[in-house]
Amino acid sequence: MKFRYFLWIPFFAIGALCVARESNIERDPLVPGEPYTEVMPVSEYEFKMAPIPGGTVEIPDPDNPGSTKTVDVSPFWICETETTWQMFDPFVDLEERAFMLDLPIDPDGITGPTPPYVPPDQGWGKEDFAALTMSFHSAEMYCRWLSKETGRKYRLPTEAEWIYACTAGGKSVIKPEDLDRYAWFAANSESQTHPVKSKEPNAWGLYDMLGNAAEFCIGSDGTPVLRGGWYALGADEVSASARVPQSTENLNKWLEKDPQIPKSKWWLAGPTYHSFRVVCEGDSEIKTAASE
Ligand SMILES: [Ca+2]
Repeated sequence: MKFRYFLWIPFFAIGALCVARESNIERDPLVPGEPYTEVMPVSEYEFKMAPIPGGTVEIPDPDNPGSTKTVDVSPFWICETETTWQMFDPFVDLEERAFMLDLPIDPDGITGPTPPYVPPDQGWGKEDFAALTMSFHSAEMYCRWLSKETGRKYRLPTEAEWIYACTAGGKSVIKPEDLDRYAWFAANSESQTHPVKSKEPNAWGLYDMLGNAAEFCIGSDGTPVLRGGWYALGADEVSASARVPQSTENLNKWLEKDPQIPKSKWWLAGPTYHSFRVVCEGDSEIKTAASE
């Protein structure tokens, strides 16, 4: 047995519970317009979901590059923070725990990530830090796993929902001269992410929408896109309109340091700023890029 496997022995009991148990956490029905607190399976780590009212928002128009269009946004809930390691690690650990315990890992068609090639937290820390370097596929599978575990409909935000939430319905745009109060970016981050909720929230109580980690969304053309900029960018690139699509060129760049063949579909070995936050839409269907 390799030494690294001994490190997993303390997790065996927890792993057995994680893979084999049925969640016994009581969850009340969601009340439209009211915030709620989600409780992670097993760990019982809590995160808060903020209600977002319906409305309209201007988004990039994929049919007319450089222009925008107005779209309707239905009411939804959004996590007040980026996805932290306390939220993401139970999903990461699922597959290796199952392997070590010789338990089924894919009873519902939801798989966990393979182990990352490099430490994905970059050595910056895990407690209350945004989970980093996962692929869009990994983020989407996390939402499906969380939905199964909680019985609620979690998914990634659409680009319209993210912009709408970031700007508090288009009524509150954070000015570059005020960015230091709300965001970690090049001028104050010292080239790394920082614990979530260590800057002021926006007008709707959401933290780190701008800067810190970039956030995967379902783009207006149905493809992955990063919104909001990240810790290493200047003020002019950390805004509600900051947008980096997952183009073929960008994806190749994000994967270029992964020496594996084939390259991981779960982790991005090169960049250090990819993350996401979850939204919940109550009883509606779970949306994915493939179904948009
Ligand atoms: Ca962010």
